[in-house]
Amino acid sequence: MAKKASPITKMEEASVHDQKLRRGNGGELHQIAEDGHPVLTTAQGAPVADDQNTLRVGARGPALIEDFHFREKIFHFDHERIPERVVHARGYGAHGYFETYESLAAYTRADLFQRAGEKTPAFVRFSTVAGSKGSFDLARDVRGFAVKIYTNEGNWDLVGNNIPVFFIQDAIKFPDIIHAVKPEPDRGFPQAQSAHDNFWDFISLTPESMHMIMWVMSDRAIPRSFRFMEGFGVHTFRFVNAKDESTFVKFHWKPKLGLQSVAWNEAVKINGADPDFHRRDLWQAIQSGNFPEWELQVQLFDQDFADSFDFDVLDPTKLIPEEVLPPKPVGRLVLDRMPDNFFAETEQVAFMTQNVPPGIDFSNDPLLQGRNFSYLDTQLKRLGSTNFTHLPINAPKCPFAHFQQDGHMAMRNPVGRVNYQPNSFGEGPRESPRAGYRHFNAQESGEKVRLRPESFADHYSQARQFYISQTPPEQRHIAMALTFELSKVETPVIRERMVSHLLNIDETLANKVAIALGIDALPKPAAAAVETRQDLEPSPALSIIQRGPQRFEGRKLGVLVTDGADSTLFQALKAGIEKEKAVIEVIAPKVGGVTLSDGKPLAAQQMIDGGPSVLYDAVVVLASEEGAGDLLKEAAARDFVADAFAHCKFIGYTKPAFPLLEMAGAADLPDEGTVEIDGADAVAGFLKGLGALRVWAREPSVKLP
Ligand code: HDD
Repeated sequence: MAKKASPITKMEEASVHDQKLRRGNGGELHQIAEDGHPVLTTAQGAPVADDQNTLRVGARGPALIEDFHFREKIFHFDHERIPERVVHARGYGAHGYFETYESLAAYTRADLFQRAGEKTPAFVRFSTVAGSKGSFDLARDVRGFAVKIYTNEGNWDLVGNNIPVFFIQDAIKFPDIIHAVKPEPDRGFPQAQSAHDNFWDFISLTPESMHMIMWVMSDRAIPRSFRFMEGFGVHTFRFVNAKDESTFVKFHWKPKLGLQSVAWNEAVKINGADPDFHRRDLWQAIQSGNFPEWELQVQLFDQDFADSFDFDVLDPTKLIPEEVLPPKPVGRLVLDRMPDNFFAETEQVAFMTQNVPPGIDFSNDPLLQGRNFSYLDTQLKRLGSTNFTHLPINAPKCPFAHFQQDGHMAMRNPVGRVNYQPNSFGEGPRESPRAGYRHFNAQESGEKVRLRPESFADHYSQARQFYISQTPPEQRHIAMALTFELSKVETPVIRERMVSHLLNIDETLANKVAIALGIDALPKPAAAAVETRQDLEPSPALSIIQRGPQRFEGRKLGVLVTDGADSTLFQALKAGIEKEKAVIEVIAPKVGGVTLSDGKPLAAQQMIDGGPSVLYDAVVVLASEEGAGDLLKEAAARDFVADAFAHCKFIGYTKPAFPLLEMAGAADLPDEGTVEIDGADAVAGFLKGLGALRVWAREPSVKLP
């Protein structure tokens, strides 16, 4: 690691002059090795002469314990890992900023919401929940959407998910659900999967999870990109204004590029082709200057409005439909910079629900209250010291002053005599009733009990509402996901119990799943404290397809080319895709690329084995007469088309490529998504259609219901 810049002495300046020392990028001074590189040193700064051989007695003799360089190097290496997060271990983060649209002073005194146009630095970490740090990105799972905003009055952590409700109503059940979803303890598998007995056993015995289960079995759990998913604060929070008046608030992040997910069969294949698919996507977007953006929208309401519902706004398994209470846009989040170092920032960032600035407060949601305990505790375990706030990624960016001191790895140490208050020396910080955090003065009373409120008892109505809000393909995917997951469950009674819950949600869905699972006699519907409401209106905002972008911006077209392919068609495709602010990637039969019809070389980003169509949002096969013949002999080329077709993607092709489509089973059922490209007009027509992203109408012909 480079030495930190320190004031440079006259003697050092002289050494620089004599070329014994050189300045690094950060202004730090290095000795210069014989080949002009900085001299390698130990962590103590001692220069190293030989980093290839341990110190030993004779060339073939035993190693010597006095080899301090070897011991320090191995000691440090042995301690490189810190415990991974107990949940959300696999994640990827980026820096950016939050920009406020207008003053929200009427609702909150939170400093970041006071001035229109003000930008506040932010760090976001996206994650899966169940898998360990090295697991694949396209697990069927909830995605974490944790945002840290470094406000002028302290860090605000909005530690949310891409799903607006949660599995459980009380934090005391969190270890149980997580134990159930993680690898089973006797066998140590399955990794990053909910398709196993323990998970479904717990779920089938926990009716409050049914609403969330509908979301997790929907395409929300297999997003195409972090950039194409929503985020939610989940709980009801409070805004508190300068007059100490409170307004309830629910937070929503809406992606500027619209929502998009993948097909399950596609997810499975992406995991093999590119286990880092989501992190690579975010990396490439930000590195190429296409900064992803989300709008922050808030649902604001008072107690009377809350009382108008049958459900309780403190229940984290419920949402307020956007059609009933339209969210108000209040700002935007832009991610524009990758961390310099993954470990220092993404791994060591410590999100905590209890990090709130003045003006933002908690509700009595029992899940939120429990989280406020858990997150501080987990950081000590993970980061190993109470001084984790000294790490740059966790430190506030506003002035701060307190008397906390010492402990492991203390980096900011108090100077001076006084480390307490009150004191007689007039030194040090003091509390401020005016500026300080004031908890909302809620009136609370009651007996000390362990009791779930009756207002939390309806477990099915919103699960049904979610289901009936989906388009037919989305409903199909839910049935297919439930069938797949339960097909991996070995204990029949668990499957049947799940079907008994589905009967309370939607009979057609329950029947479909039961038939697919081979359950002949339907079980009785699960006993329910509250009957499912049939009168809740569908909420189109809950459907991904209805929230689709209707444009190809930010997406990726994969073009499989052969030698001799028409260069004008390629140029037309390229220009059109770039105009759309999308990305074009070339896939060739061989590493390196092809020569187009104009005799010019075209570089390829992927060779066919490394660039399957699952990595793209739409594909084109741009083949010449002679090149097309070779593609027919290449199984990966056939899969390229067959998968794109099965995943309902748009496929453009030149005439010579038609036999490949036939071989891939994509020619018998031509539809508006299978387009012959024979000239500039055809290219334009093909590109115009891409905004629909998928041809879902094709699905029934490629997948059994
Ligand atoms: Fe949690 C991490 C989101 C319930 C306990 N949680 C964690 C992360 C996210 C969430 C996004 C990863 C943060 C990061 O990227 O570092 N968790 C949620 C949401 C919940 C939720 C949206 C429900 C609405 N969590 C929840 C409960 C508990 C926890 C009920 C415990 C009682 N969560 C944790 C944790 C983690 C965590 C153990 C693991 C690593 C960490 O905190 O920093 O404390």
